[in-house]
Amino acid sequence: MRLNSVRLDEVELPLVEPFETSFGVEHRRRFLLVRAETNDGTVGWGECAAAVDPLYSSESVATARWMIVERWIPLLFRLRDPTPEAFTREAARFRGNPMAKAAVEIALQDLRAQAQHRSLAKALGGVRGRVRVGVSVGIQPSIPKLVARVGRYLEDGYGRIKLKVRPGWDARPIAAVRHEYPDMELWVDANQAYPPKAATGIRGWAEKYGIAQVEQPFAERAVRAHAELARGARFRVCLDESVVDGPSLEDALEARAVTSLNVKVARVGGLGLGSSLARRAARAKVPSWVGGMLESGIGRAHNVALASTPPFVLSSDLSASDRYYREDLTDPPFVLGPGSTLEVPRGPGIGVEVVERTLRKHRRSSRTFRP
Ligand code: OSB
Ligand code: MG
Repeated sequence: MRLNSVRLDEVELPLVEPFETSFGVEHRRRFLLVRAETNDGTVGWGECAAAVDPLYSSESVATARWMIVERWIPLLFRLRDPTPEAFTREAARFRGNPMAKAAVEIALQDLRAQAQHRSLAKALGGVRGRVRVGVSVGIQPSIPKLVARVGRYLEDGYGRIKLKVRPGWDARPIAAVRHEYPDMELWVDANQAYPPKAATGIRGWAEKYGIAQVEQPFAERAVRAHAELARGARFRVCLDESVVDGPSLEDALEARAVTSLNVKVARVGGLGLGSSLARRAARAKVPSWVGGMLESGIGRAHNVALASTPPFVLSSDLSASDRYYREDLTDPPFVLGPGSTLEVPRGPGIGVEVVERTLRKHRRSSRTFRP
């Protein structure tokens, strides 16, 4: 496989409604797309999850663009055989920048699966035709609005709800949602918003309102605080931001700070690395699920393929296209199916078509690179 060109597009897609977390509110997503084409005309797509500001993690659109243009594209053109593994191995010399790495690695995964005439899901070892999903619900302007928002998602067919929480937006909104929907599967995600001394309070509302999983309440580096919260807890303690590579997962497992693992392709640097982290967690009896970053259909297709592989046993944060965007970049769009599932595309590679016309409509810049 030899690459003939790599195109880097910057796109801005309006969200159907603002998404607010403990670190900020997003009205639209501005992100990069990688389009890699081989000599024989096969096209592989990758999406970069980095946002304009480094709020979720230290990467941004600007830092990712710099890494991709100045380092990854020259590296791709130097590689004799640009497999995802070869790229990951060579790119590992440069520290950090997992979202920039992932954008390229997943495009190579898409290309290779197509070269093998298989779906990306099959190429990754996928075993499921549909994956179980839930919906991540942002902080709302008021408690009645939150309860109504959750109600509409349940009517849409979502079987699991994850509420974004932060100090001041936790016990009361959770109580209201739980009161209205006594039996639903309810998770929360704080994106590091609490100090370790908040553990007693968190344990209180989580157990009182039957929260099945509390995600990343404390800072990325706060392994001990997560371990203390997990000890004897009746809910799972899920790590997202804390697990960025093999060693950080080992430390969290050793400390018993993680009883559920959110695997984000973007956060860990690609599908290959995400897959191996989930397998490692499974060996330690820790269940995994696929986390999302409000991706377009392109990133979503990669995430759905990953979620179809055996270690991913909990419901993933992968909702239907219309939960994020009025007009998605892929055809067909992802739609919610029976039992709160998304269908795993069966066509070659990511298995969905990128609609260039829609892409161009939302594109802010585009650069093509050749060897
Ligand atoms: O922490 O899981 C998170 C979105 C942006 C940044 C961080 C997170 C999220 C989500 C969205 O929860 C999940 C999705 O894509 O549906
Ligand atoms: Mg999270």
